[in-house]
Amino acid sequence: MQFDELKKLYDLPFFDLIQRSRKVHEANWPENEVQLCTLLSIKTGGCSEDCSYCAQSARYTTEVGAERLMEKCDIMERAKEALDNGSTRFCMGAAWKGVRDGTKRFDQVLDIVESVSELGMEVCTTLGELGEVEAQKLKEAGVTAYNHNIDTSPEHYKNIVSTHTFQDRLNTLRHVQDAGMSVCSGGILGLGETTDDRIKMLEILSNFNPQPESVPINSLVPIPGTPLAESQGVDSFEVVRMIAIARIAIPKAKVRLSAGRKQMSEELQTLCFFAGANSIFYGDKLLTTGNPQSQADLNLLKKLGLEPQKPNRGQDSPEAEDTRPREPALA
Ligand code: SAM
Ligand code: DTB
Ligand code: SF4
Repeated sequence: MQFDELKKLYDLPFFDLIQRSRKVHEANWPENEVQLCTLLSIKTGGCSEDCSYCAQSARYTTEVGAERLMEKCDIMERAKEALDNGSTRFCMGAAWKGVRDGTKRFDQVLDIVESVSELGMEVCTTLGELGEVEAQKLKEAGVTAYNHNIDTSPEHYKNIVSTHTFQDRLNTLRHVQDAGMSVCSGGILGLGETTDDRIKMLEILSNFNPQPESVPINSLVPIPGTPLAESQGVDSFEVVRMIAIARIAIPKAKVRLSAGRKQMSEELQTLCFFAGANSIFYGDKLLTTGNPQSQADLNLLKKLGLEPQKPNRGQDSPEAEDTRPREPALA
């Protein structure tokens, strides 16, 4: 969808907008299910990049210190726990600028992925920049989806990060698609962006061919010590509007209500589910910050008559439409 169409939707009276997004949601996701994904930070902190929201950047003094890559046996234990607790997706995050083929740490990651993928969950990784070869090898090792957020509009991205560019992010996403992995890409609300920046971000995501398989919508968790420590929270209704236009613009994506849920009321999360969110991170920790307790999430889903999504191995990445260029492109 194009910017003007999305902006018109975003500016609709609130009830009109969520009614529209609900219809799209029901047509594409009739099951009343929410996917539970477990996140694990397999390599925490000490990152060379300067993303101004991030607890893991080595450039800021935060409570998070630099740790080594976790041992495979510990990761496997956490992955099995996630499976037993009902997660259908396991996402491993690393605080790296990126990974390079031929390095010891990349070989270690490939070995970890091979073992985790044998458990039968969707396997997602988020390791920073990838080239063509790295993407191909991750796919072969069993990664089904790669998370790499574009985070905001290209214009605003420069104000948030200086150590890599928006185009670098798009290049990685291109390599992910070319290797046949699903793209998981979304953004953060609360980086001091305008509404137009948010809409621009969604315009770009919705014009990927194929469209992303999942779209995380994070609300900034302000981290003491980072440049965005004092950022104002995002208005609740703006979060719901974003979920709604994400659902309309990318109907088949899992729209994942991601960071920031701990600060949200159950009622706000419910509005987000109504408007089109159908996936959450599940477990009491995200990467370095807190998340609602698992039991609280299960209770909420139960109260709403929503089911955790059944395990599925239908993880093939979405097919490209022939009629549109494959390149994720700046509009
Ligand atoms: N280093 C990899 C990268 O940058 O893609 C992977 C990890 S990074 C922490 C993954 C995503 O988490 C970021 O792109 C951002 O959207 C989100 N994130 C990080 N810190 C956050 C915060 N304080 N609040 C909300 N979202 C955050
Ligand atoms: C995404 O979009 N959100 C997740 C996941 N992808 C990797 C990460 C959220 C991180 C929140 C801040 C933290 O815990 O450090
Ligand atoms: Fe590093 Fe990713 Fe954090 Fe940026 S968001 S500082 S690349 S871990």
